[in-house]
Amino acid sequence: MAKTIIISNRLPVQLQIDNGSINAIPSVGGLATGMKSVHSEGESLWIGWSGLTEEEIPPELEGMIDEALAKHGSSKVKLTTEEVDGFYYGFSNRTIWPLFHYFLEYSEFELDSWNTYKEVNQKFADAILAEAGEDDIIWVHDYQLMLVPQMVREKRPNISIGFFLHIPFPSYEIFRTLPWREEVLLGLLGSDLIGFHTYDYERHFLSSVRRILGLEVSFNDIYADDRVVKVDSFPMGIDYAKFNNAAQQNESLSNKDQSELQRRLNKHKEASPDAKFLLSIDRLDYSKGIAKRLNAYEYFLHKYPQYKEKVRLIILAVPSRSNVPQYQLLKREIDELVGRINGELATVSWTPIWYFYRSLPFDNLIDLYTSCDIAWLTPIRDGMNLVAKEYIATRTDKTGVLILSEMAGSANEMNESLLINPNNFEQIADTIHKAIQMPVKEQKERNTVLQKRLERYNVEKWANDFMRSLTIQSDKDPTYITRRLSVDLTNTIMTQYREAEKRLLFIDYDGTLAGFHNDPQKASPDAALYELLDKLTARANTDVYLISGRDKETFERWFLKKKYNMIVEHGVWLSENGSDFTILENVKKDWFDKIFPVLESFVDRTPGSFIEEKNYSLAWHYRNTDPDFGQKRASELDAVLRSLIANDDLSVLNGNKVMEIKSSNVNKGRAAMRIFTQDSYDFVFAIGDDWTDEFMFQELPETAVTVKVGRQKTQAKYYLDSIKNVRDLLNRFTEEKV
Ligand code: GDG
Repeated sequence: MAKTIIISNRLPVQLQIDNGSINAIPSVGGLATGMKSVHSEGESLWIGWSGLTEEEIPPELEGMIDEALAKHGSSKVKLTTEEVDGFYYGFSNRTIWPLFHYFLEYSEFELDSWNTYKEVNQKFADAILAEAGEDDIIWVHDYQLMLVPQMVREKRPNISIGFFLHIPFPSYEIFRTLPWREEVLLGLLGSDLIGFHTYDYERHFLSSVRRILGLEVSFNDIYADDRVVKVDSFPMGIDYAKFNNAAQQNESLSNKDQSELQRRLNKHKEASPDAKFLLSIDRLDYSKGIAKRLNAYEYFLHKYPQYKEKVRLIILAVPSRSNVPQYQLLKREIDELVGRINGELATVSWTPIWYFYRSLPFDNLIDLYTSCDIAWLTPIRDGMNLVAKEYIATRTDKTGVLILSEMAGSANEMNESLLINPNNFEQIADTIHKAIQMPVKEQKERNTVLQKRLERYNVEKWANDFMRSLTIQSDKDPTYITRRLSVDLTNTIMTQYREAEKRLLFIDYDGTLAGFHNDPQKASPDAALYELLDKLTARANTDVYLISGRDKETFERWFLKKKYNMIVEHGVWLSENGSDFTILENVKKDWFDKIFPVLESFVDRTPGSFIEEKNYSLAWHYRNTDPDFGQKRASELDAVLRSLIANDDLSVLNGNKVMEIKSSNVNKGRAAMRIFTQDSYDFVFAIGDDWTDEFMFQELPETAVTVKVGRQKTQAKYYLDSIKNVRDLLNRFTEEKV
């Protein structure tokens, strides 16, 4: 039976070793709760690090630990202290975390920790490979494991892999500074589906894929070699019912059953009923903007002194990554700030800030959520921020005000909260004032909408949506397979080829037999290609034509000596069996003078683009430009040219990163048909990768075997994914006994 394998840095259980006995306690974190439905339904396995290094696990307890974890459907990846240092505290938290949160100055680029990151990712991948069956579904989580999808894919090309990033994906301008940017992107592209919290992170990622890897992206599909990778946004929700129920229960407790914290909070409320509690809860992390918040609070108290003794800020900072120097510095900075502000502003009856540096039990968290009038969450950058959602979920009477940073992913879905820019102290001070003054009716109106949304799009829905999308994406291949040249289809074609008496083959060059280069002259044939074409053209009763948009001089240089048949410049020139090129189609070029200056003006304004002047056509190449910009300019040029040539017998061909202007009566289809009608062929084959090859696919007879290279829309009957596949297919033609 197929199972789901979940992989994250940490397992969803905490291990406690007490006097030789093992205790595995389920974690309460967002991810663990979110995956509960996926993890508990059907067969499922969670692979991750236990939190204890190899050095911390006594060998004699190893077996017991594995057993204890197995009871929670978990299996551990063993890591040494050195590996945890390089992989987790090093590359994950000193390179990726700051970079992806736009703290460029904190990002360290250390080769050693990158190497450890790779090794540890391989360990995780190996752990998956050891457990995964062919039909299993793999879901990899977060920035610590970005290389795992490709590492698994290499060994299991057909397995279903999803990846979800819990932190922001930064803009291309930031991401490009990473020395290992290609490897990270390629690692992620091993997935079938890549999920982000927001559309912004998704488009940043797509932009990096296009610009850094030069891959084709269409809407949210990435064409990566022979696979389509889907990218989408899935905003993570919370376990709404859990928080809402806990709040209801909390409110029904009698005084004696309440927690110590709750009783203290109540006492303060009773002493000054008008006073407002502001709540701030985060892991102690520079991305959460805690220091800025403290400064902004001080600013607020100066701007609105009437609130002195009337507000109290409760800060819960949960210890985090205290091995990383930036976190130690931050801790010191916050300790000092709290001390200074309290020292400056406190009165005998009032402490402006209550500061907790610890993790509180879940029930205390609920005490805080339910007792505070305002939640003030102003991260400088945050993938989502679940605390904001949890606060709203616990407001059972629908009162309470949420002040939320625009820079948190959750701001996209929480428009009814008061959104602020965490760097704008003026706006923050005014917003706190507004929050304190907000009428209960307005609070309830805002929270009603928020709660409805959170309840509906809860964490279970999030996980199920992702899984459904992954299943659809993985099942999608069969729709392609019907037309992909599968082994069976290829065998059928080979039979037709073998049994035919006279064969005709049209083969495009760029993007079909050879890859693209920034400089077209550099895409010259390699030795293996010559060998392949030598064999193919030597076949009895087989006419092979290279058919290309290239200029005749280049093909003369590359192929004339070889005596291959060639049709170039889309059908203007023909050379057969080593003869000089002759004109196949009568064409004019008097229009060059009109069009050339237009193209030149586009070259001037589009860095990286250039004009190629052929004998009977002009081509504007934009492969070396910024992809988005090039596309935009191409559409502009298309519009300009179409109005210019309306009365001429010219056409504009939109090829692969090239626009070509040429006489309308010339195209590959027309040229191919001329050859076809000269003899009686009973096997016709045509293969090509771009728009200009579509003329062949359309005009050749219905019985022709037409093949598109790549997965774009086509009139061809079949498709192949890569140049390698094309060469393999042609090699089979050379091997077939005829
Ligand atoms: C990363 C991304 C993204 C906090 N203090 C205590 C406590 N918590 C719980 C909260 C909440 C969770 O921890 C914190 O989640 P956040 O989303 O706010 O932040 P990160 O830890 O940075 O998480 C973030 C998230 O992944 C999910 O994708 O939203 O952007 O950075 O659930 O309730 N829980 C207990 N005691 C505490 O003292 N029991």
